[in-house]
Amino acid sequence: ESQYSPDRIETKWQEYWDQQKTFRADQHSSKDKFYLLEMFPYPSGRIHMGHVRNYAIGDVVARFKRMQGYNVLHPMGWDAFGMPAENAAIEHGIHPAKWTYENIDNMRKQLQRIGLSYDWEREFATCDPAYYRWEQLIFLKMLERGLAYKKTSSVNWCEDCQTVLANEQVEDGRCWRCSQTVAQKQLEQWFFKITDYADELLEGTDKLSGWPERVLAMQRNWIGKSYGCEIIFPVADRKEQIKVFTTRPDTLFGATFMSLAPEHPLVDALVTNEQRSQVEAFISEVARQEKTDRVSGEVEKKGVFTGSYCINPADGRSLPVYLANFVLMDYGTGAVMAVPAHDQRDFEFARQYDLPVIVVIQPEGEELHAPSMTEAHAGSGVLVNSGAFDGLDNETAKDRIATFLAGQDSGRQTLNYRLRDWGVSRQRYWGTPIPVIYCDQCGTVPVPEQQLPVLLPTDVELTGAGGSPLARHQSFVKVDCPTCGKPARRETDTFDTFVESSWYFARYACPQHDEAPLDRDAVNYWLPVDQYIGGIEHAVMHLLYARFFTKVLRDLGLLDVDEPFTNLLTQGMVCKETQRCSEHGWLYPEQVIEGKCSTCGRTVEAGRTEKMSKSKKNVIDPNQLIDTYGADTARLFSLFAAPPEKDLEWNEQGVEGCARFLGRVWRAVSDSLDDLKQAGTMSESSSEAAMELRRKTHQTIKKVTEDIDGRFHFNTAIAAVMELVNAIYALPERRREATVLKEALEAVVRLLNPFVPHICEELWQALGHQQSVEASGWPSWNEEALKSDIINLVVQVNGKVRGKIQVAATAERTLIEQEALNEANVQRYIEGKQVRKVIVVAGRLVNVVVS
Ligand code: ANZ
Ligand code: ZN
Repeated sequence: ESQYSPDRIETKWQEYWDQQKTFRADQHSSKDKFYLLEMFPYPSGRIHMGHVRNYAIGDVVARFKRMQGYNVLHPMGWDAFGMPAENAAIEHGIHPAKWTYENIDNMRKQLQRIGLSYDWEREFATCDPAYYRWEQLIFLKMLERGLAYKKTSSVNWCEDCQTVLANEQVEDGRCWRCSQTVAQKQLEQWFFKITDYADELLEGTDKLSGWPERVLAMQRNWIGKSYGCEIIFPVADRKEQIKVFTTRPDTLFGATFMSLAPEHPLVDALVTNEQRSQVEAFISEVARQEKTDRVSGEVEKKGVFTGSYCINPADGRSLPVYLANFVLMDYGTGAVMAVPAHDQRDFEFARQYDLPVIVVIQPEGEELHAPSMTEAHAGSGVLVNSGAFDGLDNETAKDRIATFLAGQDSGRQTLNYRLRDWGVSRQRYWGTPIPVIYCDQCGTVPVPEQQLPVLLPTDVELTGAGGSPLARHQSFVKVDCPTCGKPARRETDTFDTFVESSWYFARYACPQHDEAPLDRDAVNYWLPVDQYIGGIEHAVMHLLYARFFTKVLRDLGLLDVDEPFTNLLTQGMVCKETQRCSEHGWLYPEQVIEGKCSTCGRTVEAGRTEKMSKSKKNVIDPNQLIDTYGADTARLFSLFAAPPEKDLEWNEQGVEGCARFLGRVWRAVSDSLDDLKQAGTMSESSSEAAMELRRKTHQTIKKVTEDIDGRFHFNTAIAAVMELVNAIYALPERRREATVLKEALEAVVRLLNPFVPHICEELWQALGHQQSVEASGWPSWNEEALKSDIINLVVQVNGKVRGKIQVAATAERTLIEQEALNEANVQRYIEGKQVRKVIVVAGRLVNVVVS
């Protein structure tokens, strides 16, 4: 066939792979295993370009590893519980199960159109009882070990979603899903004891060398381990004591007042009659404030005097006790010794309420005077105004003062974590039922194992009215107590959906196992995931919970690994420019005609380039893209336009360029078939041109291999193959050089296969092979054949030398440009800037012009 028509060949090969079970992963193999996983999608209804990019990146790695001879596990499934299904049910009257499974069918078809190399036999949806029954069992085991427990706590409550949110699900005081302002509410909730694993989770971050440093830093920060000191301040003239947590015992002599959380249990005892009405007014005012606002730093520091005093254990001075809005009850002890000279929040508070400021840490090289200070000095220095401790540097003083306090029983060193236990109860219908029964006589009774699963009833009424629909479902709620047989009530809360995604990667090892949550042999064979790929938005929640669950499953004896994901790649977003009319807001491209709004005729401002989103009207539908260009072009563009970690900017010319390149590859092969048939009929020579092509072939194999393997430099890898294709076109005397020509063409096809597998299968067949190109193995290079001149080029950014690159003397412009832009140091200088121009001075330098 002379014309490249993706339509025909793509479905053909997809069916072939399906029939041949090309991507089936088999645990019983003598090859080394490689487990490649992309974060599984929520079945929202449609695949978007972000999915295409994520899965295309993963597919390159999967196919590459398979060709390299690994036994690859590359599964796909659905994170299928969650609120959108319920909201759709309320809005459109479709049952969440129907909505979810229809979406799954739809999205599976879309994924299959992209030609991703999944082992579909392992597919599952987390809303299937065959999955969540095991989650319920894991919960029962956690309950037995005290790793799951119930307590009343103040929770983040979203009024719109009528549910509790984990701290991680509150963004700037708003619900991460619906953006409603989050309020506080007291509720009995189930918790997972992630804090038991705080240290292991923290220490583990040092060993995760295959993770981006940024993600590790976010996790460390979230765990927030800090060494500090608990100090006891007796209340003046009474028996009560106030315990504070501080990381700065060195500033003890600078404490000039005490700040308590308004929710502190001692408040009632401390408030004097004269102060009572003011205090009560303050407490109810703070109750209306959001927690995240209270600590945000921007919010005005407010407080109220309780009327009581406490005693500084170091020097016996008495300090007024205040309540302050920025002190939270669930951190430390809920009480803070306020040191305005050295803590900014205390400083602002002291200025507001006219409280004394005493400098106790003098920074080197300057002298602070309390009256003239405009902000706290939080840094280091030498102690002053601190009695026997004067003259010590403040780090030493931390230890000395802590020891001194311990000696008189008024303090001790402590360890504190920011990490809180994970609240997993949700007052929602579409989730895993928590398998517990409440009996008046027997209390909280776990559902006996043999009664699992606790099935989610399907006949529920979803009205959007407050509370959980399960609580209104009488035949679900009413149950006999498994212990005493008397009428009892079922728990009606369901799990946070992050519970399902905390162990799905392990279940892929044995998705049909029906005796236990996991088949130990299978899980121990496949885990850990060798390469995990997903969005940076999951840096804390999902990735921390999954690490926690892995350790829990290990301690329950269900698997033998400590960490779930050896290597992590966080891919960037897919962006596109937006367009905005001053009257009609965001516009679709078709609403803009010659730069004017098609409704009002006003000139349209070209908006910023932003993450593709429906609301900004800048999305590209992958289905349409595939209709027009085929899946291979869609994949190639997603992989070629930017390195995986960076944001990718959509551009139609880029897509067309990719389509043209594939057409060129197609013709390079089909135009050569005749010449190749003649191979051997003429005496072959080794002309300079043929030697050159051979060298280029081997150089390209080496480069592509190294670019893909662990580095993910897909764009430069593709650029290198483009050059090789150019070199093939440039070869004179093709018939005479048929051997070299064939080697080059086969290299192109095999090297491109991980990126654009359909066209490669077709061309591989055309080149006379019977088996799939996937089975042909990854090409290797010959060191001898490589030898050619390598040259060094200097890379400048705006005329200043910022790096050096090595390229083949014959390298073409595109490749040189990309190598220059990829250089680590150059990257730092162009980060966040617009690249205007890249000037290549042959054989000498590259200058990147940014603004
Ligand atoms: C005295 C002091 C002096 C403090 C000073 C800081 C600087 P990290 O590092 O984040 O753990 N703190 C303690 N409990 C608090 C609570 N429940 N709500 C708000 N703030 C609280 O922070 C520890 C510091 O945060 C503690 O050290 C305490 O203020 C404050 F120059 O104590 B510090
Ligand atoms: Zn009972």
